[in-house]
Amino acid sequence: SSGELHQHTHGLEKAGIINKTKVSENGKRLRKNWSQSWTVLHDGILTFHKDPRFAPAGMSKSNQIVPEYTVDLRGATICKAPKEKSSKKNVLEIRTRNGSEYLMQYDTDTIISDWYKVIEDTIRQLDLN
Ligand code: I3S
Repeated sequence: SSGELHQHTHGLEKAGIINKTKVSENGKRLRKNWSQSWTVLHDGILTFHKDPRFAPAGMSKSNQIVPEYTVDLRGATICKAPKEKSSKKNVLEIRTRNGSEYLMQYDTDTIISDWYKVIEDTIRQLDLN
């Protein structure tokens, strides 16, 4: 039933530190700006938060709480980024329905493969609902 799928989608949650950069917006290419993010997957939404350790002194608490990027995974795709997208190892590429692209990267294989699995599963569940 859709109720079960709904529950399942809500059950897929994860958070952790990852390197990320946005690479395009509305189909328009952006300059890469890799940075570490506290990254949260919740209810089919991926949010990237600036690391408060790197926040300028006096930066308000709300700036730390408001995500830098909010990514709706409904209708999105994820793949291992092709070599030409980055010289880094373990790079994932997420494309959203509205034509934004993000790269996620981490040197530890298990960290990146866990993110890959949970995001792929989330996208699949959202597609079924
Ligand atoms: O795709 P690019 O332009 O080679 O990406 C690199 C640049 O963003 C670079 O910064 P500058 O724009 O200041 O040159 C970054 O330092 C690199 O990390 C980017 O490439 P990788 O291969 O690391 O994603």
